[in-house]
Amino acid sequence: MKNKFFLLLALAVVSVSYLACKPKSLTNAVSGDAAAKAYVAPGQYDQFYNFVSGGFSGQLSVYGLPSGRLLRVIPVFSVDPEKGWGYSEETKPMLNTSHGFVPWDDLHHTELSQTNGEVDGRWVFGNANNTPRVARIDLSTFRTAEIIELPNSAGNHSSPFITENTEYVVAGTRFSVPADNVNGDVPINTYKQNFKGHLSFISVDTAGHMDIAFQIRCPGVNFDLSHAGKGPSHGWFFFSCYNTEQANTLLEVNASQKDKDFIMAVNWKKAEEYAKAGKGTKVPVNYTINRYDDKTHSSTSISKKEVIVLDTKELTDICYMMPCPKSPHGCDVDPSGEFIVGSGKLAALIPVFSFTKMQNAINNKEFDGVYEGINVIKYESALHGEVAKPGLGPLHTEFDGNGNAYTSFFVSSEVVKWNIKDLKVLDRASTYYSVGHLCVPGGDSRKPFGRYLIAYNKITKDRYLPTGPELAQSAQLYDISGDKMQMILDFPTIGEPHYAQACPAELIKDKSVKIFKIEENGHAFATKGEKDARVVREGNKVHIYITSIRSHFAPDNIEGVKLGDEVYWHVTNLEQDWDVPHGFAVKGATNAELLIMPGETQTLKWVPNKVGISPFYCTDFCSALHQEMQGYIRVSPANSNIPLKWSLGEAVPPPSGEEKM
Ligand code: RUQ
Ligand code: CUA
Repeated sequence: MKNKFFLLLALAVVSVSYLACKPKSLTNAVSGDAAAKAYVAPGQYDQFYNFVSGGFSGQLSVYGLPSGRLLRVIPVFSVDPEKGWGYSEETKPMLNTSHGFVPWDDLHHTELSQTNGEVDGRWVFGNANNTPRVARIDLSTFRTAEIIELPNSAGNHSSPFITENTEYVVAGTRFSVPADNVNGDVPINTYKQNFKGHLSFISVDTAGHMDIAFQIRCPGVNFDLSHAGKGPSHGWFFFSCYNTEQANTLLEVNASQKDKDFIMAVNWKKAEEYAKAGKGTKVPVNYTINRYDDKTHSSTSISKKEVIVLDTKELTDICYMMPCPKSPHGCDVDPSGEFIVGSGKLAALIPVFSFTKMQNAINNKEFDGVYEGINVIKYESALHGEVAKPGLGPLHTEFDGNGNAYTSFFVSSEVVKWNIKDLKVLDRASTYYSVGHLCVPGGDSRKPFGRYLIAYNKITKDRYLPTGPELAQSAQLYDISGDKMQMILDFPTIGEPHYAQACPAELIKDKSVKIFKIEENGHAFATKGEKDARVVREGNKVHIYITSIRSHFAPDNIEGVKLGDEVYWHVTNLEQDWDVPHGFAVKGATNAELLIMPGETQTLKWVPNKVGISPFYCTDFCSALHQEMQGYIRVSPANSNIPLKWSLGEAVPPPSGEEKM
């Protein structure tokens, strides 16, 4: 145990010293034509969209490549006052969970939808690590369209990876925990007996709607990352597992004891068959599915009460363990679907497994015992080979479609290119510093687009102008079209980037929604023309049906609201022109703004707490007379009898006797 501890310590020291010394020849790392390669002239489009997880920001950001220009931050799991996400009445349900409204999460991985194993540009999925959920973002609107919660899970990390026709999105739990329907009030040191790891298989229909098809109950370990098989291995899924020691404390030591942990291979086709044949158990749980509808411009939460669970203890031919050195993190499948790469954080080599050999080993029962009821395949039987002395601290691998793999090394801060067939190291490139995930456009699909590699670094230290104790997170772009990787750009990112995906702009750009048609607006409180603008009182609720168009609101003078009222501003943007959102804000709102797209209706709840006049205005500079786009609302005491009145363009005559007030 002491030795292990020293190994960890040594790694830590190496990592610190790597960070501490800035390479002397830093300028040499970037050669003369780098700027030209990353340059996209003003007015020109980038070649690729890059969808980058925002880590603890909970959001997903979209960059253009090769320029590294930030195009958009899409709110997903965290509220975003800039866009009213989680603040407008329409978007609040999107953040509902069985725990109630959750305003934040930690988004680690993005995955583009695929057809026949190729990126198809319909959706991008993201995972919430903390309160386990999976989101689907629609790439015609660049908005979060659906969020599903995952019961029996904690730390949804090996997620949201997909099968080659997006049949399933998969989500494996990082933290094993007692299942939701059993008494979880147990001593923490009963991990081995009471803690279980659940893998969720989320079905996705052609409209993109998600639901949990089934879960697989596994022994309590930490599931870290995963990837689906493809081509010949379609029908299988691979998950890296660490903490097969089943420690519940001081994991940095206690979960680093064994020389090998596992990659778990899951025959999901078989599991699917079992689920359909009723071999699972229907288990009571609580989870929500939240959906946003672009016709009603509103979202709804559905609460679900049951999930089908298949148990690996009973169904012994759905899961197999492949021993993998040592505390594996990344688990990546090459474009051919034949090779599975495990990146052991503490391993001094990279094992590459062969799907064909794994199948033969299973058929010939070449097992090396049983782990918690799951057959363990002999290491040598499934092994294609090992990449020798690749670097320190391997984390993730991507592929270029030309037979090469690229693995990130956190400790030695480098990307290493190697050949998948003969496992020879071909090239290495430094990263600044401590690289985590990598992305090649289409790099985990059957058809990578190659050309670029992006390294997502955990630490930037001295790469940018200092900004106090917290520094920008960083991505670095490499041209990989030649034999040697060439660094061409650094660009800061929003939040901490984990996994990212990229695809050619052509797959997405022409489908981009420009406006919502006003005649198709099915929102219950839509106002489709100024003549319908009105204010309606229902008890202490006041509904303001208000429109915006350059450059006024209708109505813009409102009276008759009283203290104790709940005011709902239902703002419909009447514009039918691309890139003309209007914003909406009212003084003193303990809320955010609204940002309303052309043809859309969004609602801000406002509970005034002071008598007097409150101005409201458009927050988005929409025209030369944007500063004129404003209005006033009068709030009277609770017992006042000022009648409801609204107007635009006419001076509301003060009721008699009020002039001198
Ligand atoms: S992680 S740096 Cu995907 Cu959360 Cu590997
Ligand atoms: Cu509308 Cu500014």
